[in-house]
Amino acid sequence: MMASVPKINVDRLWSDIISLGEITDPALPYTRRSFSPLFDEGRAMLSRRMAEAGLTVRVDAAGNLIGRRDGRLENAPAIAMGSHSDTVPAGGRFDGIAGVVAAIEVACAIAESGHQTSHPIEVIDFLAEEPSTFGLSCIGSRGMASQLDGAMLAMIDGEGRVLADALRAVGGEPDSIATAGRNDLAAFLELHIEQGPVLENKNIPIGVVSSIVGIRRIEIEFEGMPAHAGTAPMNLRQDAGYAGALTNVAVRQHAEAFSAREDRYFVATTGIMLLHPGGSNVVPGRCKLVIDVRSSDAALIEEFTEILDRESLFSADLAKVRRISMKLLSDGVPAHCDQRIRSCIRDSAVSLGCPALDIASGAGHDAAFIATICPVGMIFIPCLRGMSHTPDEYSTADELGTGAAVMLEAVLRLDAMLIP
Ligand code: HGY
Ligand code: MN
Ligand code: MN
Repeated sequence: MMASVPKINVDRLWSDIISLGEITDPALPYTRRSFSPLFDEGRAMLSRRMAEAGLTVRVDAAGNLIGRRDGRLENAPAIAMGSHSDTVPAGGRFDGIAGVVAAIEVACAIAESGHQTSHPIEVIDFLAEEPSTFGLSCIGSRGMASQLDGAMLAMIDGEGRVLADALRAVGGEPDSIATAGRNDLAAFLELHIEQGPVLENKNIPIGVVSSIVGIRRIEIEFEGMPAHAGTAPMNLRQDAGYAGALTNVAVRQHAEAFSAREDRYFVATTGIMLLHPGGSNVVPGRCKLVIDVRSSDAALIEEFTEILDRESLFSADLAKVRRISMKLLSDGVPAHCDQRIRSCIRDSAVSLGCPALDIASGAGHDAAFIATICPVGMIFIPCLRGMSHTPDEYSTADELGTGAAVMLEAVLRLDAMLIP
């Protein structure tokens, strides 16, 4: 039978988004945290959909769900697409998920058309892209990039689970984690919502990502002395929360200064600030901060970390408490998308009559780790008022369908372009 031109089925794509969105903690939509029963339920749906797309499905040693369709050329490196299906708590239905379901739809469209690619095609749902209960993010893509080490596998979460055991529970094999490392990918494409307002404001349907920030997450803990809020004289307090607050102000002030440097992207956020014991009438004896530092320039992240070290010690002295720890929870270097793949995405968009805009990513992505093992490209689609990591996160079926059509066109072009 003659092959027809592969075509995206937007209704099928949209139905996958809606179906996955229904697999959530009902009390906290949309929540499908990695290593949770809900995540497993979402994975079961994705495995089924990958099989329906004609893919052979497996879970690698790092817990990534991978669907593969062989190409015409024996042993040719694969062209991979994908993203992540886990969410932040009370997150959205599109962050990561859009990239996974769009990749499945591209594979479906190719299979339905009867078109035989030269390269194998792979669809990947990376495990735990969001910061997990272990404090580590991008667990699956680190594993595929051979950057998931023994210390990480030994991490323990708040419920006492060891990451290696949690990995086994999703089908991973921590004892042979090295087998997750890949050197047989020709290219990797990730479609993702922009998670910012630029494309929507400019009314442009496609973003061609230039670079992806490196993200460093640092945990700082202060220890003072819990005391009665009513009787402890102000000058005798050892208030750990005060040290945390002073440090938080320093994070904000230095980040504003760093972000003013035009030529480089920089942001820093104190996203977690825990006071112990957390009573309104108790002077906090302990305070734990987690600070998220991002930049397109690794040297700026280093410089900010040194300043944070000095400022947090100064804050501890001022509050008459001890800084008992400052530790790296996770680290990722900035990544640059491959020029040839960027041009291919841009040409694909133009060939479909879609305006496209070059754009840097302030969000972290699995593609940043995969960029260390093969050339990568990212396709951004607009999202409502740039919102993300919130239940109000939204992209239209048309925006999603346009992104998937550009990714399909780019895959077919790369398949021809990258013939070994
Ligand atoms: O935090 C991030 O940048 C990504 O959405 N996980
Ligand atoms: Mn996210
Ligand atoms: Mn994401």
